[in-house]
Amino acid sequence: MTNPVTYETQGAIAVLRINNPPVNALSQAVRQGLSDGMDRAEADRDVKAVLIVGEGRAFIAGADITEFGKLPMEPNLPDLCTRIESSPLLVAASMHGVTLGGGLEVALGTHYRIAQPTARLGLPEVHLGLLPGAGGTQRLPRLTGADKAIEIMISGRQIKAAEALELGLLDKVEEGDPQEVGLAFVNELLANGAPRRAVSELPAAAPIDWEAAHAGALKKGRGQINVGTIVRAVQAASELGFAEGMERERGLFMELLQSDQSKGMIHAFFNERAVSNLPELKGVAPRALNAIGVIGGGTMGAGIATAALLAKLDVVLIETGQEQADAARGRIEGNLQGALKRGKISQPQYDALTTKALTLATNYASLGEVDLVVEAVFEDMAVKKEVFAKLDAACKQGAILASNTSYLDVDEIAAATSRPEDVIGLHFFSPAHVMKLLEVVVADKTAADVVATGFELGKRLGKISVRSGVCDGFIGNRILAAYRTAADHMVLDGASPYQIDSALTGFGFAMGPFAVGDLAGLDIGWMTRKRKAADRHPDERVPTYADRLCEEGHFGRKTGAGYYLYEAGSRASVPNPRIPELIAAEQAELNITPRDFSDEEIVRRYMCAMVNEAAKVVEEGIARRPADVDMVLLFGYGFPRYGGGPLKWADLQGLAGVLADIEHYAQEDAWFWKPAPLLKSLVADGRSFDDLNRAGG
Ligand code: 3H9
Repeated sequence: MTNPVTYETQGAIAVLRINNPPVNALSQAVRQGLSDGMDRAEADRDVKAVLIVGEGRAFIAGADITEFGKLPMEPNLPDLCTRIESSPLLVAASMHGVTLGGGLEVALGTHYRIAQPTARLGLPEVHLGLLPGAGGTQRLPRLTGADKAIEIMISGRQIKAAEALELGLLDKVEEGDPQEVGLAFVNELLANGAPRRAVSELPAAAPIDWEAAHAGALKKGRGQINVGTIVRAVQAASELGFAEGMERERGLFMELLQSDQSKGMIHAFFNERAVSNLPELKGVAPRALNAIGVIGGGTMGAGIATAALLAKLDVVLIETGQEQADAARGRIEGNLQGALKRGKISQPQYDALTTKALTLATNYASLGEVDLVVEAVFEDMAVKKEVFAKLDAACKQGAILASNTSYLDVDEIAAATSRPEDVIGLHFFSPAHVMKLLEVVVADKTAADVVATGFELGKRLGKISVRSGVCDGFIGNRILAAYRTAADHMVLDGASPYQIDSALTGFGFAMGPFAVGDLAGLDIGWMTRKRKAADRHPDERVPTYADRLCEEGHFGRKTGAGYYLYEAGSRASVPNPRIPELIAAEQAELNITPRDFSDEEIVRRYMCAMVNEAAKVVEEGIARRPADVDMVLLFGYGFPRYGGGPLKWADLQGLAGVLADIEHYAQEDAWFWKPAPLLKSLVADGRSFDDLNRAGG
C-alpha cells in the first residue's frame, strides 16, 4: 500500500501532504504517515519548519469513522496531535475545503494556521454521538473561551474562514494554492523569527456557570447525552492542567464511543449515504431532468413545486381552475418567501423563480415539454387513474409519470397508461420542501432508468431517497399503521393518548402519535380505516373512538380540535376533554377494565410493533435492507437520530428479548402480534439486522 502522506522539502520547510481520498480521513496509515513525516523532518538538520497540507477536496474530514468499533491502532490521534505540537520545529497547517473533527484537532496541534477564504472548519463529532477526542475539547476553549467552544462543539456547525480568523482559530486567510500560500506564510514566519506556539500552553479558559451550561446543553440535545458530556470535557479543560484534561477527555470519549447513541448515529451517518446506492442501478444513466410538472397545488403539490424550484428545475403546475391555480401560486410564493427570509435565496432569485421558472396552468397540454410529472391529487384510485390517463395522452415520449400516492397500488395506477415502464411512485412527506425523506416506489414494470431518475431527482432536491416496493403504505406508512395500532390498543386498555405521546417524546420522537395525527389530519386515517373495513378479519381489534371524533367533525389541528384542542393563532395545545369520554364509552361497550401502563411498557410495545412490521417489510423485499427502513423512520417519521432507527434499536436491545416480548404480547392478541418470520430466524441463527445490512450492502 502506498503511503498516503508524502514528504518533500521546499527549502527549509518539510511539506507533509495527505492524499487519502475521498476526504483525507485520518486512517491509521495517515496517522502513521504524519508521525513518520514529523520524525523525518526533525531528523533533517536543514529543516526548520513543517507544513501540513491536504490533497483533493478537503484538508482533513476527521478521524476515519470506519475504524470506530474496531481494535484501536497506534499511533492514536490524541498522541499524534500532542506529538505535532511538541515538535521543536515550527509546524503550520494550510487548509482548504473542510477541516473537520480530528482534522481540526490536528490543525490545533500545529503552531500556526492559514486557510483559503472558502475553507470551513468545525468539530462535528456531536452528530456522531461523540465529542472531539483528540484534544479538541481541551485546546479550543483555550482559544475561544468556554462558552464559544461549547457552542461550536454542540452545534457541530461548519465555521467560515472569516469567522475562524476572528475567533483565533486561524492566523491568516489567503486565496491561492494551499501549498503555495502555506509555504509563503511559513517562510515569512521563519524570516520574522516567529516562535513555536502551543495552544496547550495558553492559559485555561475562565470558568463559567457549568451547571447552567450543562442543563442548557441537555435541553437543546433533546435526549442526546453527548452534549452534556461535551460541557463536562470543557469544564475539565478549565479546571485541570492540560495533561490531566486530555486524560479526562479520553475517558469521556471512550465512554461515548461505547454508547448506544453513538452506535445509532454512526449507523445513520453511513446509511443515509448508502441508502441510495442501488447495485442494480450501477451504470444506469438517469433520463434528462430539466422541467417537471406537478398536478395539484394543495399543500403537498405546492411543497413539491417549491422543492423543485429551489433545486433550479422549471415547474409547470396544473390546477383545476384559475382560482385554484392562484391559490397554489400563493402557497408556493409563501414557501419561497420563507426561503428568502432564511437567506436561502436572494430577492432576484425569488423574482426569477416566481416568474420565469414557475408556470401555473389549467390545461394538461401545458405539460408537453416536461421531463417528469408528479401527481399530487386526492388520494382516490379512480381519480388517480383518470389523471394518469390524461398524463399519458399529454406528456411527451419518455417523460416520467410519477404518483405521490401514500398508500395506493402503483401497479394499478401504471396500468391506466399505455407506458407502465415510465410510471413510478415518488412519495414525498409534507411539507415537501422541508422534509428530507423521499420514498421511490418501484412498480413491477418500472424501467431501471426511470428508477435512476427518481433517485437523481431526490439527490437534486437534497432528499434522502429510499427504494420501496409496492404494498399498502409502502415502507413508512405501512409500519406507521402497525405502531399506531399498537398505540390505539394501549388506549383501549387504559393508557391515555397523552401519556403515550409523552412517553414517546421522552424516548426521543419529535412528536407522539396522537399529536402527529392531529397535525396530519385525522380524516386521512379515518378514510383509510373505512377503505380497509371490508377486508377486516373478525379477530382484528379496531378501536373506533377516533371515528366518533371524526364523525363529530374534528379532524385535528386544521379544525381546532382532535386529540388536543388548539387555539386559533397559537401553537399551544391542551388535551381535548371529549377524548376520555369517547374512550370510556368504547371501553364500557367492549367490557374492558382499564389498567395502568408504565411509560416503559408503552415504549416497549410501540417499538416492538414497529420492529415486527419492519421485519416483515424487509422479509417481503419491500425494503431492500433493514437500514433502509431505519432511514425512512429517521427522515420521515421523527425517529431520534441517536436511536439509529427501529431495526438498529432492536439490534442494540437484543433481538431475542424483542421477540420474547412480541410472543408474550401475542398471548393477549394473537392476531395483531404475529412474530415476523425473519425476526424468528435471525434469533434462531444468532444474527442481527446489521448482519443483513452487511450482506446486502
Ligand atoms: C472524529 O474526528 C473523532 C475525533 O475527534 C477523535 C478521534 C480519537 N471517515 O459525505 P460525502 C466518506 S469523528 C470515513 O458523500 P460530501 C463518506 O462515507 C469524525 N469516511 O461527501 C463517503 O463515502 P462513500 C469527525 C468518511 O462532499 C465519502 O467519504 N468528522 C468520513 O457531501 C464522501 O462523503 C466528521 O464527522 C470520515 N470521517 O461531504 C465529518 N467522512 O462515498 C464527516 C466522509 O463510500 N463527514 N467519509 O459513501 C462529512 O461531514 C462529510 O462527509 C464531508 C464531505 C463534509 C466531509
